[in-house]
Amino acid sequence: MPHVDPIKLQRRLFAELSRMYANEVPMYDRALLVNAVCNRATCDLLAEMFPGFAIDEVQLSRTGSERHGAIRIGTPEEYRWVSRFFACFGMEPHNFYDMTAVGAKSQPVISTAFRSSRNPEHRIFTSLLRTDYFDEETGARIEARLARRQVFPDEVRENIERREAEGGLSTEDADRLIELATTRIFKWTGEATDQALYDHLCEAGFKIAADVACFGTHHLNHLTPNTFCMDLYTTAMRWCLREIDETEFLTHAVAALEQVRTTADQDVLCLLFRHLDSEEIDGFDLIDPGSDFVMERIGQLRDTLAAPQFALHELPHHGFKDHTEGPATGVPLLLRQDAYKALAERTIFTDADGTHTESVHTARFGEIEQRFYACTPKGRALYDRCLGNATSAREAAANRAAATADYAECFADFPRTLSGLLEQRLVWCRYEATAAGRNAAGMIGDADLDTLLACGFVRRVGQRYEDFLPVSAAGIFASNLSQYGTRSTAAEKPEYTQAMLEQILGRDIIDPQALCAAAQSESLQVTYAELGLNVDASA
Ligand code: OOG
Ligand code: NI
Repeated sequence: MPHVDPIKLQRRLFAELSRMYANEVPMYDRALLVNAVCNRATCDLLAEMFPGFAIDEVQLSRTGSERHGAIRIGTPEEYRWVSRFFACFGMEPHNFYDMTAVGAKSQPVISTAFRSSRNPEHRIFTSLLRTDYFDEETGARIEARLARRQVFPDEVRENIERREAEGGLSTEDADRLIELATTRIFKWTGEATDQALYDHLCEAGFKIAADVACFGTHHLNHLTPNTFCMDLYTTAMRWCLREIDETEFLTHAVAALEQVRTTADQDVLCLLFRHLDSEEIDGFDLIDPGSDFVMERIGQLRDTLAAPQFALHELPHHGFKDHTEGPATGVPLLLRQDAYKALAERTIFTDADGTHTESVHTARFGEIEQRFYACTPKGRALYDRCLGNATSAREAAANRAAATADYAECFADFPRTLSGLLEQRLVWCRYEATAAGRNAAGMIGDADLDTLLACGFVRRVGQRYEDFLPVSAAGIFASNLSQYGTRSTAAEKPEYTQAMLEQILGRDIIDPQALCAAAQSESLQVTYAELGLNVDASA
């Protein structure tokens, strides 16, 4: 029997998860709409700037349908099953995040992210609760509670085992796996057990542990779409939630699109629209449509957002997070993230004696992300240094406007363009032979890379960052729990290592830095070969 393509399956899984989450959380569905109209406005501006560039509704929704989600797992055994489950969808563990070691915002979990190694569209940040982070009694209570649940039905386990034995999934098994993922494994049930343990953990400041231990599924705690313009989306959401008034929305929205108008170049288009060919993008002229276009387009966006379906303030909510995580506006590095805060969801506790109590659980929120260039280790070290300064500056600032300005100031060391970043070897790229280069193949003679670039025979395309950021993740955890962070209550806080998580997974965790480095050097070899040059010269 033929096997289904795991990547196609991955797209289906995430489309179904998104449908599931939209049914569970009306605010998510509405936020997707806000994102869609903001993305449309950004694309309209880009289409004015780059005559020839256009993106239709189908492509817009496809490009905008990338997602990352997050789940929190209770036991090592469950964790291994989750890993085996994602392997069915071509998703493997990338990077290790020790969330117990991010300073004051630490949480009792260690994590990896499951994704494809090449051109990933989707990812799941997957955390494992560490019971040895707690005092013995609490750890034992959590373990005893977790030992009673089985999140993966037998049918799913058999299905996964069959795939491992046969090297792929039949259509029937694939359909069933997706069905059970969205109706069982990752579904929010609103049903919890052991209110005494729940209350004990929450009172001790361990809401994450309560979110894991007292529920019967690996419920998705968020599902994050991507935006083409973070600042436009966040200001639109704040207005829809009535945290700011129309005037303030207009000011911020115009500033957000002005930023695009004055900085977007062909490299930015490549980063945002990976379905387009870089040769085609290189062929676009860049013209300035002027501030009037931006003013007018934001006016239209305001009219759109005034419609009843965008009255998000009428839905129950806890507001929007107070700042965007990651680099400041205009610094095209890594990842920027923001979120509306966790909603209170109706939860029924059933206790050992069968009594039911109605309560609420506040853990699931609505994140948004925008991805930029992947940093080299040198770029990352600089980022971490700037981020440390920026965080302190923000905390010391007198008000919100000053906080944003002071935060941005700390990233001043970073160039704003791909070529500037590459010049200092702060980010990774891929090399490509241009059409002109291929035409000249065999006639180029001895030329170094700089010359080939200057002659237009070679082009560089920035590699996109595909992973997560521990400090940003900690900020996301913290704001959504309305708790700053936690401290281990074990007699001595254990040290957690990547090797420990690898042992739990029964396999190695992939190092994204090594993937980026290999992609860059392999692309250079291919490029030299295409130009008919000696491959050794690329070393
Ligand atoms: C995961 C938080 C981390 C991100 O985007 O950094 C995360 C969680 O809340 O379980 O999703
Ligand atoms: Ni997230």
